[in-house]
Amino acid sequence: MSTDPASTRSAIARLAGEPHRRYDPLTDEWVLVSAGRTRRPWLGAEERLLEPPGLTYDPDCYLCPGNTRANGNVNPAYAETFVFTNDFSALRPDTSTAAFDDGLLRAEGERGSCRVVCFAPQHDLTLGRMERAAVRRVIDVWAEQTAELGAEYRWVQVFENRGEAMGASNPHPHGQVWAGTALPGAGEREDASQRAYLAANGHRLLLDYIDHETAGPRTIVETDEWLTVVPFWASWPFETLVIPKRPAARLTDLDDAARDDLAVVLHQLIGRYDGLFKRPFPYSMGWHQAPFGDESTDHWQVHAHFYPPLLRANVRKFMVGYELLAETQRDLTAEDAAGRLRTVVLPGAVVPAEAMVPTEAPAAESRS
Ligand code: H2U
Ligand code: ZN
Repeated sequence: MSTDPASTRSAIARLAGEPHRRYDPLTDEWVLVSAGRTRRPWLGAEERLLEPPGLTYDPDCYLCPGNTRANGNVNPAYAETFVFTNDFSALRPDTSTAAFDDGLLRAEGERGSCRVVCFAPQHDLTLGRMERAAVRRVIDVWAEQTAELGAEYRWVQVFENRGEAMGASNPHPHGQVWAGTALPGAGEREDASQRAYLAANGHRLLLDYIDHETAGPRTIVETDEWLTVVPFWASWPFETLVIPKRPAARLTDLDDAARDDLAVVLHQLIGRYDGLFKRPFPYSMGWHQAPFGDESTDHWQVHAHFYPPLLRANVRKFMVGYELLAETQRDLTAEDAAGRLRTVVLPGAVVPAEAMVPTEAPAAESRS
């Protein structure tokens, strides 16, 4: 195994033009990369371009301040953020915990709680277009919810579905938090991988990964506190991973500097997504953080995954046939995707240049 960045890059360059598989060390799974398939003709479904709603208050929105929700509850006249228990919760605290195990037939009751987080009172805002201080407030709410639900549940999943293409039910800026007693599959895989990596190497997996990626061909936004990359092993075309540079197992471990900086990073990243195809970019994003209830969290590094479904402006990536039955496959290399996100010019370039670490132009390896 090579540890010299130059020889790693030329090895990747040799592979990049040919079908090859990449290993995802977080999930212990492989991804098939078949560069160049995006050139194939497309006569299938096209995504509709959805304009932002363009009104700050919608009397028919169930998340706007003062409005009545589907179950008859009335939202307060909130001025910043507003959290409420999901009226159609998938997990409830009062569920039976009865279990049975009859050989191949096993089941267990699952207690939990689901909440909705309104990011802002304005109906037409997005996380990417909110003021820095308002995004910082959302980050604090995510951390508060993590602490509160983590006192009772093993896994706290903070996430946002954005856009109709990802199943968001409403354009009002909002996300969700689901917490449950069990460790779900993704959490279990990442927990096991990070635990094994720390035991074998004495470092956190994702902090070592940052060393590979700093100022490299897959980096999108890099600040003093955060690194955002299209991970080497990305599944979705423009998937990104957002990692704090200092050790932090959960959102609650992030200090003021990291939280302030995260507001800048999210603004930059979402701005790049929106600029890529010049349309509000749909995605599911969410935070993976250490489960609660274990003795040590030293192996965990909190991080966000952004999973945007689009491959081209109007065409989404379908995770179907081979992906459903065999393994995930992608059509452009992570280096290509990162190069394209990096060249997006942000409107108004709000972030001061000195906050950005210059990254290389799209690497030659992405074209060879
Ligand atoms: P999504 O847009 O990601 O689906 O999130 C919105 C959530 O809001 C969804 O889970 C809940 C839905 O159950 N909801 C309420 O709790 N009350 C309502 O009046 C409508 C929607
Ligand atoms: Zn609204």
